[in-house]
Amino acid sequence: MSANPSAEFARELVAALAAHGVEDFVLCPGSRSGPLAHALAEAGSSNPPLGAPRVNLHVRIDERSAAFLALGIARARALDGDVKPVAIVTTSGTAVGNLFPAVMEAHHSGLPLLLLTADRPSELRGVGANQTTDQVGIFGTFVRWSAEVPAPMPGESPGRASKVAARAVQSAVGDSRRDDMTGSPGPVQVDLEFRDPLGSDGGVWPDVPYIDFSPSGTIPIVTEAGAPAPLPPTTHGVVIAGDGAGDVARRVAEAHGWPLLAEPTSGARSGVACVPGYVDLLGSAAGRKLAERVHLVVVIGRPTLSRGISALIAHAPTLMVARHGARWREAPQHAERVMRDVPRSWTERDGDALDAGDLAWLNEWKSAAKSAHVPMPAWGRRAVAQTLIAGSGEGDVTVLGSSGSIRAVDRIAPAWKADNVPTFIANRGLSGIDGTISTALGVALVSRKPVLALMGDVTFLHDVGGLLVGPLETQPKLRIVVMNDGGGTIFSGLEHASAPAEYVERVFTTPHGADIASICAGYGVAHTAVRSAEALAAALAQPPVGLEVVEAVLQG
Ligand SMILES: Cc1ncc(C[n+]2csc(CCOP(=O)(O)OP(=O)(O)O)c2C)c(N)n1
Ligand SMILES: [Mg+2]
Repeated sequence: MSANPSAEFARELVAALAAHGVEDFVLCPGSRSGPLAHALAEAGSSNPPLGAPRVNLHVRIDERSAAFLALGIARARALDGDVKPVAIVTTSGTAVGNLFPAVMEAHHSGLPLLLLTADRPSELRGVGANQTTDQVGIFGTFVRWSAEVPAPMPGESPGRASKVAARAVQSAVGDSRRDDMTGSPGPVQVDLEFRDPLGSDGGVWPDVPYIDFSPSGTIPIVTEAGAPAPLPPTTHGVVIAGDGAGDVARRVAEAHGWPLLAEPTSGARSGVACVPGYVDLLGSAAGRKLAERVHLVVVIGRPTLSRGISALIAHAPTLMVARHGARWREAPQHAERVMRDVPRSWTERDGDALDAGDLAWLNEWKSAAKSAHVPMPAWGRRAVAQTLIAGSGEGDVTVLGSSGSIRAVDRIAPAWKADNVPTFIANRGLSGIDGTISTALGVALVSRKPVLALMGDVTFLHDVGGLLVGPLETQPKLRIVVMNDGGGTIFSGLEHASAPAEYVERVFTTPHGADIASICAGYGVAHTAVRSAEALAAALAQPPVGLEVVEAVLQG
């Protein structure tokens, strides 16, 4: 019998999580979570003790950034088809609340996060004890499952932590085999009571079993709502590829000879049907005329970027939706069909091969897009995006911030070759400007190549604490390009801009006057300022060796 049941339980939990495939742990410091911290210090060291699992441990001070770091890791792993939960460990109290923004994004994006929140034991809750709050179930409907785990007791036989771990992992990855598992990945909270003592006991690591909660037998995977849905025959179709669409969107468009309007994070911006200049086109009179002649809109993935696309969807005479992401049930109400995945029949064409007549519609879109192209100034957001894209090669990964950054890329990115589409990643679940540096760092931590990130100045400042990567931590190779235009300039293009200029500036643009070079110096992060496309190209020429900031100065 151990004198320290908390330490024993924590070791079993970490071992069981690892046995169920959890490889990455992000830990924030605290005393109540101490048992887990001690266990993870061992498992995450370069030389773990006998019997301990090997895990990737990342330690961060700020729980809000830590949670986005975990989200970035989960995002990058999911891109490789590797859906494994990333665990985050926090102490009790406000620490837990700081996880909320990333949990919301993970919920909407369908990414598996395991929130291991330490708590006081029941006798210390509701009696005014320090750093104690109602944190069980605090994430409400934003988690797939939440568990309240009573404090380990002296003399308790092992096994309880393993069961919790198995169930938590299976809920987070969206195992559809149980009623309480939703079939779609997402966050899970495991609230863990720990009673003193919370310190290390130097105990041995247990052998843990792999527990499968699912009944045996074949798994019915729901792929579509309702009957199989062939696409109605029409020459005037359009395929919209939103976030998470995948290459299948290109194949659907090419099979029918329909124009493909593909957002940067769709993974489908390629091939002969792709109309890269669609944003400027849909904003032009010629584009609006073309849009009126559309009979069928096929939406694959979840588009979030431009009003032209929203209008096309809203006015679609016939709308077919597939792969609308984790919240596929929230697809537009007027959709004829909503499919969880793209039916194979959509990528096949009945009857003859496409002839010139079939391609006339597509060619009309392509030539109209060329004419609608809005000339680009030599220096500005689009020039930055263009320079960045021109310098990126095969297999490159770029994280895009919300607001002007992702939209600049959407406006100017070309159609790539289908077998050589660079990867763009963004938090489009809720399109927040928060946690972007940390998300990018998470992506960089698991990426095989150095990663690039592009974001606005307000977005950068929002998560500037994410720059804090302690000297004992794995140093990611990430170059952050910040477009510094002195505030949130997206708003000057929206309806708010008609208010008096000084009001708009103060309450929407929010000028900050921050000196990004000094901030970087404070965090020990390399910084370069550039004021032209040529200087930016030179700054991007060599891959980053660590964490670096390139400030593209766009104001004044
Ligand atoms: C967490 C969060 N808070 C507020 C917003 C609203 N918002 C959208 S864009 C934006 C300004 C972004 O400014 P910046 O990063 O400089 O990009 P720019 O608009 O200049 O391209 C704000 C505050 C948001 N999306 N997310
Ligand atoms: Mg800005």
